[in-house]
Amino acid sequence: MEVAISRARRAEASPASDEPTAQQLVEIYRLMFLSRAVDDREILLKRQQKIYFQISGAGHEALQVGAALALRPGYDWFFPYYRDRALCLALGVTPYDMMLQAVGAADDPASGGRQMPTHWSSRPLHIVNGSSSTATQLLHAVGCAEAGRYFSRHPEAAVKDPGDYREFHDVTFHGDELALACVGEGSTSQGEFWEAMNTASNQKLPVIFCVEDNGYAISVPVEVNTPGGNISRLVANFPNFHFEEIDGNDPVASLHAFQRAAAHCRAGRGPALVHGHTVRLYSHSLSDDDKNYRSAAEREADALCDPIARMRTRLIADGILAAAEIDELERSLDHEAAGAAERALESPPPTVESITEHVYSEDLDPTRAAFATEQPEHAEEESGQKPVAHTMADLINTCLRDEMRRDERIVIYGEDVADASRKEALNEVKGKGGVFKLTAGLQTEFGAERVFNSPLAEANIVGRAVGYALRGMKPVVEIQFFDYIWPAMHQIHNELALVRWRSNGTWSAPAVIRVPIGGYLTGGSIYHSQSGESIFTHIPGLRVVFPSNALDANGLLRTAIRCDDPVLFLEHKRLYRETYGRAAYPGPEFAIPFGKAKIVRPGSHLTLVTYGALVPRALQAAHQAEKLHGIDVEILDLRTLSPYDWEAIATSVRKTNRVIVAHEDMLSWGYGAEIAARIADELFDDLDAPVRRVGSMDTFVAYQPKLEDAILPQPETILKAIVDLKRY
Ligand SMILES: Cc1ncc(C[n+]2csc(CCOP(=O)(O)OP(=O)(O)O)c2C)c(N)n1
Ligand SMILES: [Mg+2]
Repeated sequence: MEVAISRARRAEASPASDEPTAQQLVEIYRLMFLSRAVDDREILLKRQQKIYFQISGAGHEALQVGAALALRPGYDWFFPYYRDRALCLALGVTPYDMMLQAVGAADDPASGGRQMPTHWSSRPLHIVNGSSSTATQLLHAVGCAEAGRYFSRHPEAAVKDPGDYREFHDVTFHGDELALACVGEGSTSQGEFWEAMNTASNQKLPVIFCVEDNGYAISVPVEVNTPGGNISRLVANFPNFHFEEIDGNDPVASLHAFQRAAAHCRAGRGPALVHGHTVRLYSHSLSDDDKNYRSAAEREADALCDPIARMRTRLIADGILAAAEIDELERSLDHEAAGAAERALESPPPTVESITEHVYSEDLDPTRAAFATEQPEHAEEESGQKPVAHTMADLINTCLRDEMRRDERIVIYGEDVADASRKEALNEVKGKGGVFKLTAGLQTEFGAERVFNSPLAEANIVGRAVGYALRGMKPVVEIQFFDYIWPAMHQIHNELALVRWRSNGTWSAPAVIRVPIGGYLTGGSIYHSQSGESIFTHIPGLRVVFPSNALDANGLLRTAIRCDDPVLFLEHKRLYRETYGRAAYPGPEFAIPFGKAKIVRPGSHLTLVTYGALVPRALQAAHQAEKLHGIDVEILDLRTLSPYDWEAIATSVRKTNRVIVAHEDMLSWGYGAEIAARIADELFDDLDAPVRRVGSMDTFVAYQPKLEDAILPQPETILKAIVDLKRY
């Protein structure tokens, strides 16, 4: 990609009170006008149907150029939104780069033709690839700032390790870098805005929030989104912030505001919020017509505030440039935009074959043999101790502890995961360590910088994890109950799992989300017992793991942590402390590759494909089937649901010619539907009977145990399905 660091960047080094020189003012004008010229050229191309979408930054140029010139590309971190064309140009993205995205070229450096125009991205400039989802990027900026602070306090964590994801994540940090996060005023209504403000404030993070207030969110005016119509008034009481409310049509006011904000952040005093009042001179996008909802008088009033017209008048009035010189400059910038468009239109589109690239890491395959250290060490046995049968809860905790000792890039946070946020209490209390105690003792051993409580906000947990992971860290976060994962769904689906593909492999967020899931709790009720794994296996880019016993949980969690993809690690609450599936401590290097099912019971008459809490229930059913009916059932424990072990399923079905797919989740549209469909499709000739499924009733899990028992599949349910299918 082409990188052109602006000449006006010298302004960034000037003290806040300095007035820009004449030369800097001309450069500011050049950048502002270039942004408008690229917008106008794109609009022409859209009308000629040569590109497919256009959204402009017209009216926002002054605010954005001021911001860019106060900050340091390739040093600070940038989380722009779609209107930030002038910001990105001023940081060093070229008009040609922008046009490549508009035409959807293979060489589009931001996304390789995958994202709409204006979804900026540049690794060398530290412009992090963003989505179209409004306000999600604010939490990424927070996580990014936390990671920067972490590395400056733990520089040894930046060291690469060829044995895991770290090999593919270069770390850079300076100690005083900051993150800029931009957002429209309408999008400050999103919970993620408030969740980001919360953590930035509480942790005094070096994040500048830039609210670009053009008074509208598509057709919705500011007073509908913001009570009282002014976001500055609403946020004024957040502690540790430096606030600026400015005329965003004045680039010099913007430059000075961002210089002051940056000084506050770099000094470690906390975050800043710059609220710039701008105008939206064009409609929201070319798919919108603002004449449908704005009065003519209002539009005309905005037009009079056009920051480019104002700056032009100023340059002439101050005797910096003559009108003819400005005309000449503008002509050359129009020419530059047109030339960039012409070149981009000749650039070929991506190949169809490239579509599946970068869904997952191309560098580190978690199904590979290197993760197959399936021979447990039995370290306790070797040391002469009698091996202890540890629970799944114990061996998950042990894995977290071992990995944290090995890899300083791991941080653990979530609701209640710390031993005690008020550290002084630790002298007299045992510590909480998670509502299921899975993280017990970790804060005590590794300190509150590595193990800490988050606010009670699930999007905050996952959104920050994206930011951490983008910087090369390994957040291993906890969502307290699967039933409460939904506020984080937007971050999981549209950000965590997607950032690698949408940036054509430039950015990735290989975080681990641990989630207690499932029922059979006797009283767990609706909001502590649900399943729903198939909703997540339906997300490309995400790995989904669901162990059924202590040893698998230990080995699979290790792979999840060391691998280079985001992983949803589902832990069945009922299995945490069951007698079934306990195991000796397998040592600190024990790992199990993803996508390898385990035959937990060999058999010849019928295959039962299952996972999670249905594994022990299927074993009971198989035992009864053998004893009472002479049916020999083969049970496959899938262990990972995405990827899953098709070869193991196919081999078993080819042997037994009968198959049941059983899971705890609801039958309809459940995980088994996909597996059953694929078996019917690809193994039809091997089947002596239809593919059967077992699942829960198509309802939620009730509180009353009698109802819960009826709703969830029991060993008897599975036994009945086995007997029925064998008779078929
Ligand atoms: C989460 C989410 N909801 C809805 C949309 C659709 N949408 C795109 S832009 C927009 C308005 C944003 O307004 P504002 O934040 O004021 O930014 P502006 O476009 O005015 O600069 C909406 C509703 C979206 N992209 N993301
Ligand atoms: Mg707006």
